[in-house]
Amino acid sequence: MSIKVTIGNKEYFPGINQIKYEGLDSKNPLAFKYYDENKIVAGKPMKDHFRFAIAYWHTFCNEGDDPFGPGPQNLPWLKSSDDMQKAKDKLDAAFEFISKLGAPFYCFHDVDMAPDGDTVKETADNLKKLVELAAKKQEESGVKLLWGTANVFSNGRYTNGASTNPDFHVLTCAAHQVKGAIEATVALGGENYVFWGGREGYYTLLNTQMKREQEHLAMFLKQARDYGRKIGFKGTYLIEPKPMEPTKHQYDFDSATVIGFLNKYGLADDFKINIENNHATLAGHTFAHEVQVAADAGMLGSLDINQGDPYNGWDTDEFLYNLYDAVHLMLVLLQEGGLNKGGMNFDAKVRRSSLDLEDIFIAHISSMDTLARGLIIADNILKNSDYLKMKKERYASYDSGDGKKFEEGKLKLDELAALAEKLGEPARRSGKQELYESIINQYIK
Ligand code: XUL
Ligand code: CO
Repeated sequence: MSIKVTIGNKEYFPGINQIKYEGLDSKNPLAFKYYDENKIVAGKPMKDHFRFAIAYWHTFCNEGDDPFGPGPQNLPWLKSSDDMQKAKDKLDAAFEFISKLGAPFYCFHDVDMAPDGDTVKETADNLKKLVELAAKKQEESGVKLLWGTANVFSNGRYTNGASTNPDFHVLTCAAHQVKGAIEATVALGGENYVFWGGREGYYTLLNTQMKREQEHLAMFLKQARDYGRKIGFKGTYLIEPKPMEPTKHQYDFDSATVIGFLNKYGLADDFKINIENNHATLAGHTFAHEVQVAADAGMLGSLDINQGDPYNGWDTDEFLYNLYDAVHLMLVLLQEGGLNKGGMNFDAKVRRSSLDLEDIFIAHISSMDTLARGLIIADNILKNSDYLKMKKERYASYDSGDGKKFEEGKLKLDELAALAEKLGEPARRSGKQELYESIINQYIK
C-alpha cells in the first residue's frame, strides 16, 4: 500500500485495519474481492484507472438527516461543542478512514472542513487554519487532494443563487468564498477545482433575466479562473452538470449544455467537465452517454461516482453497485484513454438506516469492487470479443471510396445526390442491438 494509515488523537474505527485485497473466495466484508490496486489491467495498475477519492461532505459531515427528521447515525467525531475542535476531530476521522481504505485522494467543500465564523473574513480564516492541519495529514498519509470546491448554495444568502444572484452584494460573498477555496486547493496541491452550479438556475422565468444571469456566471468563472492562475493553480477547472434540484431549471443542465456554454464564453481551454451518474440520469441520460459527450469534445475531466434510484426523480446519491453502469462506463473510458488528472470521487452516502460505522467502509469497498469488476469485464470485451470489430464494420462505408471523400469534404451536395441515383436503393442493415447486449452479458462473469 502506498497510503500510510494515519490515526489522530483518538482512533475512530478501532478494530478496522487497512483494507486488503483478498480475492473472490473471501467472505470478509472488509476486504476487496476485485480491486487489487497494483494489478495491471489494460496496460496500467488498477488504481491509476480510477484514482478513487472520498467525498468529505457525505462521509464525515452527514448523519443521515432527511426532511422528516435529524440524522440517526451518531458520528463520534461530531460531538464537540466547540466548532473548531469538532472540525479538527472530523479531520482526524477523515484521514483515518481514507488511509485505512487506502484511497489515494479526497475532495471537499470549504464548509465541510471548517466552520462558519461571524463574518466572511472569519469564515475564511477558519478555513486557513484547517488547511494547515490538512496539509500535515496529507504529508503523513500520502493521501492527495483530487479537487476542492466552495459551497455557495447552503447558506441562506444564496437562496436566489450565488454568481447568478440578482443582488450583486450576494455575488461578492460568493467571490470571497471561491477565492478562499481556490487558495485552499492551491495550498493543498489539489489537481482540479470544481464548480457545481448549486443554485445557479431559476424557479420561475417570471422574475428572471436569464441571459443576464448566465453572463454573470460566465464572468464570475472567468475572474475565478484568472485569480487561480495568478496564484499558481495549474490544474483543471471543472464544471459539474446537473439538470434540476435545487432549482427547477439549472443552467449547467448536462454535458452538452456545459460544452456549449464554455465554448460560447471562451472558457473551453481551462475548463472541463465533472460528470456524476445520478445527475446524468436526472437529465434523462446514461452515465456512459454523458462521459462520451464530454470525451468527444475533449472535455472529460473527472467523475462523481454514485447512482440514483430508477423509480424516483431526485438525487439519492447511492453508492454505485450497478454492474452494468460500471461496465458501460469502463468501456467508454478504456476507449477514450481514461481520466488522466481526473479521478472517481464517491459523491455518495450510506442509506439513513445504515447505522454501523463499518457500513461506510463496506459501501466504499462495494463500489470500488463494482468498478474494478467493470474494468476487468470491459477490458475483456474489448480484447476478446467481436465488439470493436462489429462497431468498426458498421461504419466501414466511410473508410474508403466516396464515403471517405465525403468525410474529407470533397463531395458537394449535388454530387452526393448524383451518387444516390447511380447506387440505387441501399440494402437495409441491422443495428444488431440485441447482439451487442448479449455480448456484454456473455462477458459478465
Ligand atoms: C450536488 C453535488 C455536489 C457537488 C459538489 O448534487 O453533486 O456535492 O459534487 O458541490
Ligand atoms: Co457531485
